[in-house]
Amino acid sequence: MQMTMRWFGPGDPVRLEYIRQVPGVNGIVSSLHDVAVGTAWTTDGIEAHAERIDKAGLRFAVVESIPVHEDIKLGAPSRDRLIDAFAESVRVVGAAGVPVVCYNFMPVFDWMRTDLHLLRDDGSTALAFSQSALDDVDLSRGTGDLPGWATTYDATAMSELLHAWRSVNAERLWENLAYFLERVVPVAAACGVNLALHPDDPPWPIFGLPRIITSGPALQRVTSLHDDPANGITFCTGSLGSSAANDLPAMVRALEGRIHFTHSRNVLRTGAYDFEEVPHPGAFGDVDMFAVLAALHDIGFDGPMRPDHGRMIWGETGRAGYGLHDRALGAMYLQGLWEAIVRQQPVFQQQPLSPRRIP
Ligand code: DNO
Repeated sequence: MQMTMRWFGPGDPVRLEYIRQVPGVNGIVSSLHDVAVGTAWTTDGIEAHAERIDKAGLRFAVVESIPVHEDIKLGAPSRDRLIDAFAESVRVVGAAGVPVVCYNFMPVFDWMRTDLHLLRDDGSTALAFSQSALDDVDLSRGTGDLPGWATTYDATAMSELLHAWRSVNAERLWENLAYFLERVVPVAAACGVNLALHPDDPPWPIFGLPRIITSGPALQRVTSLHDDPANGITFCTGSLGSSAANDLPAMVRALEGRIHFTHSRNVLRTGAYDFEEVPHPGAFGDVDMFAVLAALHDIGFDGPMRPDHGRMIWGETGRAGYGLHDRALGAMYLQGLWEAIVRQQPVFQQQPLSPRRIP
């Protein structure tokens, strides 16, 4: 396992120099956030980004994300051109030596929360989701009502988009994903990149839009749509863990060889469709982090892991979920857990015996 942290680029208040001071973290998860969705990335763009990371003594380990254009998910006529652009970006990322690309296939909205600053009793704040608060959001006003939403749509754009989605149900979305994978996976495989599809967050339909990457069977279906190791998964414990139906360690074991990246985050389920984000250690929420990491160890996972969202603690301000302090605590907890798992293995499993070591 390689411990990494997400960095949002030169404007991120969490500087690369600070990330480097977190023990054990040497990989960076990042993206070219200023390139418009649907535009192919360039070698110059990715190399300049990688150079900044190298200069800080770190390594560009994962691209998260190359965003998938809405027309690809909708299966619109322009999708071939947009898939070509995505594939070109993957090629450029591979040429720059970054081995993993995370992406998602969620209609209209990426991850969704209804509260970015839920006050906890210790004075920290955390992200939370409540179905009843979501039901109160009025989309006829565009994305204006949504907390911290990155992509902004005005009322007209939102209504056009929702109209277009009326003819795409879950099965059609699966077909559109298959169409996309058929064209992109071979490119990724040829240039040494592993694709890692991020599950839908939360893992159930919102605003009447289909959401399909939500469960163990769905993840199996993704990997079998195009049976190539380059067609893999980002295993996000927080997204998948907000549904009580998901048995995370069993899902990990069933995905042997196909988990290329992990997001480790803990959630406390407060209702069937409600949850709060909590500190990373398993004791605080519903994700049995020890059991998940043990399963990852058992399947031989040796890829990048990042502590996912943290709370805002110690007076830190900035991008909700992505402060330095609580994510750094998460990185240390996860590494401690991993070390204990590795060291509790029988000695012969820790270090294969070589003839020279036999007295
Ligand atoms: C939230 C993140 C997601 C993730 C994308 C991957 O903090 O986990 O936004 O980056 O869904 O494409």
